[in-house]
Amino acid sequence: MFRKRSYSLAVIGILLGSIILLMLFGSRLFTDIEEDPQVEEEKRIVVGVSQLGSESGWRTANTESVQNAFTTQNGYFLIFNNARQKQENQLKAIRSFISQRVDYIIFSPVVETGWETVLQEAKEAGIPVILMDRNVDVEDESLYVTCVGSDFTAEGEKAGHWLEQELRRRGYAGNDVNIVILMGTEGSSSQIGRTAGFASVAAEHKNWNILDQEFADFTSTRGREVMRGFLRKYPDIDVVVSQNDDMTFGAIEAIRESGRTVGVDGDIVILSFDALRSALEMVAAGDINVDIECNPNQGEYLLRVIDMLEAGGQVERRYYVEEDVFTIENVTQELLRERTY
Ligand code: GYE
Repeated sequence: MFRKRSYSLAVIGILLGSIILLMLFGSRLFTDIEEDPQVEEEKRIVVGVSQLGSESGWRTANTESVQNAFTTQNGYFLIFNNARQKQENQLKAIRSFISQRVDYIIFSPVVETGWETVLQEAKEAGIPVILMDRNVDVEDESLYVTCVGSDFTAEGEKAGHWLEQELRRRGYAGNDVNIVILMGTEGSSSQIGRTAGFASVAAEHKNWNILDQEFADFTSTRGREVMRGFLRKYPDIDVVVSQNDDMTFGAIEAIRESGRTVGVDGDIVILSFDALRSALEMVAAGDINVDIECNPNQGEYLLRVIDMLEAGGQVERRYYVEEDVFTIENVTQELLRERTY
């Protein structure tokens, strides 16, 4: 009985003690941790990003780069929207950013045309627009501040120049070479630029026969389908130019199904674009002959652009990311280890 009473007294004592301690230090403890969320939020720069979709490994890496850049720690509030490859979804997203009065709009246009009206609306609302990855085809250049992305025509030319050298090296620079091209999303900057860049080099070689070129939407499923069609139509394909790695993966499956081989020691030479880690592994294994790099890490560049704009500085019309060309000669184990995408 006596024991029970002293036990409950002790419990009450501990409880009272805790309440007093909480009253004394509790409020300070909590405000220290949370600071004042209102003020903090007001200082943040609000960025609306309209990503065009998630069609490829490149796109996933590009999205990650943006999400890692515009973090709360870096002073941003990111509103991210994935348009699932539909221009109408991008138009909706941009309009919703305008009505939310974001500080900046960043977007990766799925195709080049059809943006005038919405960009005019952003301009009238006083919201600067930054293009990421791909470009827009508009007459009034003041509709966007700058564009961070790749030089797609240069990428296409690099592919052409690599093929020139390779044919020379193999000693059949004069023989007929049959080429098919898997193109990306119709009307997108990457498709337009890569096609034009490669065509400009091909035009200098009478023996390069471009048998066919078809849109395969930058996806591996479409790459496989379109390549199957090419293989049925043309029995003597020497070279496949595939405008991204995902289409290349599908195309290689189709070629192997047909009993033919690819790459350095194979029947069909493979040129690809993007240089994802999984594709570079295939370059190292000799299955893909060359991969023209397209750098998806654009988040850091975008941060720098916004820093300059916030400081009231001038920005250039275009910023190109750095890009390389990979063959079996320069894909090292170290490069593969360091590749994050
Ligand atoms: O090459 C492809 C993606 O526009 C650079 O889009 C981008 C291209 C990239 O789907 O994989």
